[in-house]
Amino acid sequence: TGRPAAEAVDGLPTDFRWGVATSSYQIEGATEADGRTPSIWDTFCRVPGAVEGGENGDVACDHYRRMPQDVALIAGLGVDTYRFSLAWPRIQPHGSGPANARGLAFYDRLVDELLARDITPWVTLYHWDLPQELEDAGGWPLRDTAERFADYAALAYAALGDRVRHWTTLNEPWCSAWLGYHTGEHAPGRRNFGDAMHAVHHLLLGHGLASRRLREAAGNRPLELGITLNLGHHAPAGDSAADVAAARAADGMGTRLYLDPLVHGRYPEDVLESLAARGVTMPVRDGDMETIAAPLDVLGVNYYSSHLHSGTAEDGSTTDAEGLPVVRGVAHGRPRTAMGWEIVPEGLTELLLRLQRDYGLPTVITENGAAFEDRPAADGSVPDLDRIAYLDDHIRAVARARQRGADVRGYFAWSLMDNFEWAYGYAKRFGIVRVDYDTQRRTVKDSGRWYADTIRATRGR
Ligand code: GBH
Repeated sequence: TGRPAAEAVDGLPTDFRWGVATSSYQIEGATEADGRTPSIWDTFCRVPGAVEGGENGDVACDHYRRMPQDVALIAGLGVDTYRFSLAWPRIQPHGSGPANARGLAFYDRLVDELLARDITPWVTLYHWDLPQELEDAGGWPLRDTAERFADYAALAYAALGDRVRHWTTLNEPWCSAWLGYHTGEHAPGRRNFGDAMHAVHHLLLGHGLASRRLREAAGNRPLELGITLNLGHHAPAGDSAADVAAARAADGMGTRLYLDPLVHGRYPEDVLESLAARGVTMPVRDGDMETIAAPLDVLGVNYYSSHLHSGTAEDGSTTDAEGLPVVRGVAHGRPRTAMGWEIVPEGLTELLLRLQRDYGLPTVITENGAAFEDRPAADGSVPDLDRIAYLDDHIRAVARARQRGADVRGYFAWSLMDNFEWAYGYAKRFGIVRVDYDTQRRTVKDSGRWYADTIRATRGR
């Protein structure tokens, strides 16, 4: 094929961590197997209009049944790490109470399969599949959900902690809170700003409580504990004071609202003020902020895009209908992926340098990748040159950040294979491996071959 030759990436060390990532609901299918109960995504997928094409994760990539072959596929890509998530409704079907041994057994086998092939398991405890019973009780806006999450984390660690050293508590709490409870684009599809902000606090609290339980359970065992956030670089569109304020406000809602409490143990004052202006206060109790600021070994960064921010609406006004300052996203004017997201690799360099400066944690890129309209060739290969370019540009952006002093230790491609892309269903393909949903056949795309070659070249230099 005409795929570009892979070269070693300058600026990345030979022991840089390379991986591929997935999540439970997006690939597993088998939603009724072995005692699993419905999650909020099983329910949400049945709401008319919620998911494109009315699709759902009932079958997805059938990974639950094809796991050993999929692990062989991962091994073939030459990565050293596989990031996956545990389905809470498999492990603790009622969201509380004892562990479900049959559900745990799947992850037990997955971990053993990975270790047998020398692949490090990197476990995410929560990638959005909340047991429906917990949502019925109030979901993340309810404080009790944080306590339930900590209990679930302890059960998972008790079963897998003897072999799994890398644990991520939450994937992208911004998405869980904002898309799940404010815009309603994601499960559970609620639309209430105050609830969404309470969800933020209880997600962070759940992270802190779970961290404490994992540290206690680990004792002297090595444990690498972290959280993964979806982050972008927020720059002002122009140099007006309104644009600077808009970028700061976007950064406050998207970045500092999470990282300030996690790292510094306090919510940012300016964000609390803007919440107060909308009639919302965080439900903070004594001791919460100390709990949330539990030590982190690594910060997981999911990066897809960045945009600019303007403080002026299209009609020239600087306040919205509620009298609050305008914060309007503005495009860079770059090419976009099939998601409509602009391709802004230098935003990743800027982001990593900023994270280093303000938060000082080691980072790993736990997700980066793109959906494009893949067109399989007659010979069955998938010449996804646009995805190769996307990955190449972003890996080099990571290397540049490292050369300039950011302590970034790894990069995981999103995603191992095409999968259930949430509200977009199966139409959007992020995989470096193609999945034919009629036959469940996997085909390594040219990007997958290129990624394997790039890893080999960079390691071997
Ligand atoms: C991740 O979320 C998820 O963890 C993963 O499950 C999912 O499959 C993957 O990404 C792909 O969607 O307005 O142009 O600046 C992604 C979270 C938040 C990333 C919104 C893109 C907006 C892009 N997304 N963001 S833009």
